Amino acid sequence: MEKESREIVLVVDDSLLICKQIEIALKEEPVFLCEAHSGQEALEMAAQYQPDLILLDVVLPDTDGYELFEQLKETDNNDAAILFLTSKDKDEDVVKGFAMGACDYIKKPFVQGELLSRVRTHLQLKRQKDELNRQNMELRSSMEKLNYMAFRDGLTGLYNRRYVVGDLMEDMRCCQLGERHNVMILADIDDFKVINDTYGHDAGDMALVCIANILEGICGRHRVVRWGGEEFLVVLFEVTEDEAYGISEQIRTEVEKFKIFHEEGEFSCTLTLGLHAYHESEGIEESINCADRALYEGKRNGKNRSVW
Ligand code: GH3
Ligand code: MG
Ligand code: MG
Ligand code: MG
Repeated sequence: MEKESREIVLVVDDSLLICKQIEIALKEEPVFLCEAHSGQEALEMAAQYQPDLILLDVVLPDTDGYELFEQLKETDNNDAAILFLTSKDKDEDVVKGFAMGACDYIKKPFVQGELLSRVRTHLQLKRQKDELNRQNMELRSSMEKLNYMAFRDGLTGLYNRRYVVGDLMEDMRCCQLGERHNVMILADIDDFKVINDTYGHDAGDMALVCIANILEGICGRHRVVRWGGEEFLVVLFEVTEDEAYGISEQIRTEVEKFKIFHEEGEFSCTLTLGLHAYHESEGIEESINCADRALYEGKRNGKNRSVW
């Protein structure tokens, strides 16, 4: 909870004498003190110094402290603790101050020791609030990370199956289809078992990562999912059948050309790809099954090809 730099207290009062008294009262507190003698000056200094605590007079030459309070709250992104320190001592003034959201209301003339104690207390509360905010932000960012990772494959960074059962439908719904389709392409590496057996499992992993990169490079706005061990699902949004086939062939040829280096040399992989245009009536699972049947046809007819 230690803060590296000194905390900043902004004193807003048109009386230089009061400012001096406040300075004396707070001299034991290791804060950086700055002074503003008008409303305008207060706003400028608050913006410049981002104070942790503001001691705010009500009767000021150019504005009234209540109005200034609202303006300070609006522009303050450090969420300072604001304490009224004023000679307006009627009960309704005090009630109004707290109702506006002030942390405290101290009447003039003030007792030095009491002012110091109140400022200390509010600085400590501010510190605790800042710390809670920091923890809250940290927690939120780790939850975002966890949520991201829940839908990603650990090896390739591609989407995983959970994405397909989770958000894919929603992403497809956003498409303006017209004459176009969402096309499922199931791509499976040919004879990957042989590649693992020949070059080793690490080289196999390397091949998966390289192919994932090629797929992402080609597929841009579309979706690439690691569907299984050496199977990838590509979902193309709003494409014609010709475009889909073109992308599939581009994937196939780029993968075929790509050299994967390993300890003893280099090798390349080929893909067989099964295509199917999604129809709402069949659902995602059935649609992927259709792509899988096309893929099977491709394997049966000699592999390294794209098949509808
Ligand atoms: P086909 O052309 O018919 O697809 O033959 P194939 O050898 O690719 O298919 P098969 O299903 O017989 O073998 C798939 C292999 O993929 C077996 C498995 O060990 C390997 N594999 C699955 N996941 C991974 C992985 O994460 N890393 C590595 N290195 N290999 C994997
Ligand atoms: Mg005044
Ligand atoms: Mg397979
Ligand atoms: Mg395979």
